[in-house]
Amino acid sequence: MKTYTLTIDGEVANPVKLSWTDILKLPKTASVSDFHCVEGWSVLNCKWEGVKFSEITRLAKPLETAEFATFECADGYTTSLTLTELAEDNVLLAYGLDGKALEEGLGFPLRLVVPSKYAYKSALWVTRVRFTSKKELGYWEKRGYSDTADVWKNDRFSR
Ligand SMILES: Nc1nc2c(c(=O)[nH]1)N[C@H]1C(S)=C(S)[C@@H](COP(=O)(O)O)O[C@H]1N2
Ligand SMILES: [Mo]
Repeated sequence: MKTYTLTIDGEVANPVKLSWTDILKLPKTASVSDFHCVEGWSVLNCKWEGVKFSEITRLAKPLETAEFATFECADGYTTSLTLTELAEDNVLLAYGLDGKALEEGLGFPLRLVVPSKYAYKSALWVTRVRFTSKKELGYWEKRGYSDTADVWKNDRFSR
């Protein structure tokens, strides 16, 4: 934990590196949502706690050219979303679930939560957020899963 750093960079006016203490100092929010995996399972009523993604945007000040953010994870996983998708009020970088600190298997110390998207958009073990002007396809998106990943449109595979 002492060694954890979240790097926020790319097309931003203010690249930052946040320590764990810095992250805990950011405004904390809770958001209740359901979680849907593209494989067909769901977990309902998760109470996530963490920092709204909009706080990260506010800190980093993306340039006019930035339209996406790519999330890089400790295990080498990546995924990306548009800044519009990430601006939703229920999009969090979460460090807690149901009143407890995140367990390692659930993305400790910090994971993305994007309730309106299939679970492969919710990156676990996030270490870097890179703002980009071009879309970069993530790990599953490169392997044929939908890049829009909209749960309500049952939008599972790219076509
Ligand atoms: N870093 C990282 N994040 C990841 C993955 C991964 O392999 N590595 N898998 C994704 C997929 S396919 C799913 S279904 C969800 C699972 O999240 P959960 O463990 O909270 O259910 O994590 C997503 N985020
Ligand atoms: Mo998944």
